[in-house]
Amino acid sequence: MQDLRQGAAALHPTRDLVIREVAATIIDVPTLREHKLSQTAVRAQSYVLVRVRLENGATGIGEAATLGGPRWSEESVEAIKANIDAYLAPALLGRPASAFVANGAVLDAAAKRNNAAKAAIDTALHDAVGKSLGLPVSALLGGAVRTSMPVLWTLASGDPAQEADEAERKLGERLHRRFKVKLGAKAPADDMRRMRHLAKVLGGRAELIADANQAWDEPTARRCLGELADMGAALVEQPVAAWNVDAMARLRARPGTPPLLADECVFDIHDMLRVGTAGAADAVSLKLVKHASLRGVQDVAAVATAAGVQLYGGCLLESSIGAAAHLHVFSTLREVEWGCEHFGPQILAADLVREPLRFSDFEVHLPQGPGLGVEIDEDAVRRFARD
Ligand code: MUC
Ligand code: MG
Repeated sequence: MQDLRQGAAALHPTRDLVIREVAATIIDVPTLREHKLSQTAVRAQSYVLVRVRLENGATGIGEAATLGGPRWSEESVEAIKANIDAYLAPALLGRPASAFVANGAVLDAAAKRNNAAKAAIDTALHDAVGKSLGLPVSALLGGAVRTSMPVLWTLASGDPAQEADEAERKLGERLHRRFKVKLGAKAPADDMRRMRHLAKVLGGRAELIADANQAWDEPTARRCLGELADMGAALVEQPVAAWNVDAMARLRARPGTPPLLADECVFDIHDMLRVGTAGAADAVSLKLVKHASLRGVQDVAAVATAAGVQLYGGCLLESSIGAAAHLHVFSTLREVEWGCEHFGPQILAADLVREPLRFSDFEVHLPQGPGLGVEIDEDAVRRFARD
């Protein structure tokens, strides 16, 4: 048995798909307003744009998103670029781009975790192979079962009056009718007052969910979850620290707790199995920055589904590049009960692709065409590249 993770020459049907170049560029794009979470606040989104070039001249793009430097997770764009340049890219040169699973194993041998970096490379390889074969990325992942999905907007200025106005605008434009409210940056009493205001203004016309980004200890979460249930919150995301899966299970078992969404506590299939068997969540947020590859999203989704945990299409405020990548893999999942949150292209002052994703009738649409179905805007890259 020849192990396909060794050597490169014997792997590919033709030399056309051999990886000849992997380049990483740091990009900083301003946002239209400040975006505040429990541990960080941003006025710009920083990404690493990954570009690959194959023997046949085909190119592919991928995006590693971060949120507030190494504060949402441990990866920062500086570290992502450094590890791609020094470890991940060299491991792939000369290998066939279409050996996605074997390439993933080679990346795991080259570096532990570094999931956002690996996911960006995996996305770029799928884009380049899709364009070489004239197939959309979704077709390389088993095929799409839908071409659009509901998409929510996140309210995160921290000012309830501004947030109510923003939500009214999004509702009026028929863009979003589910809103995620970022909690945890202020004292719980302030957060509950803010949430109560939004529930009063939007109640009956829009659905509200909340994301505390790990901000509360268990007693505080008990109090807040009860109040959020009274306000009609449809889902509450990561109320306690990622390590405290047992607390999530205890909170979820209490009568009157709203459905809980696992985010920072689920990065890989083992985390998902633990959360599922502990009964710690009703749904899980799927994100490329956590699951390290497009198939990794499918793997975590399969474990979740096996455990009866619903699926939620997560994001880290990606541009249309990263959002398209997520939409391709989400489109191959039979059920994504909670839709997605890929509002990122709309909060950026400018997008990185020629034709940003299409948002209409409260849904976001899967871009058509080979590969990701989006084309890089070189002027935007020049404008926002860090150096
Ligand atoms: C998170 O924790 O969900 C997703 C949307 C948003 O506003 O923040 C991100 C990260
Ligand atoms: Mg979250």
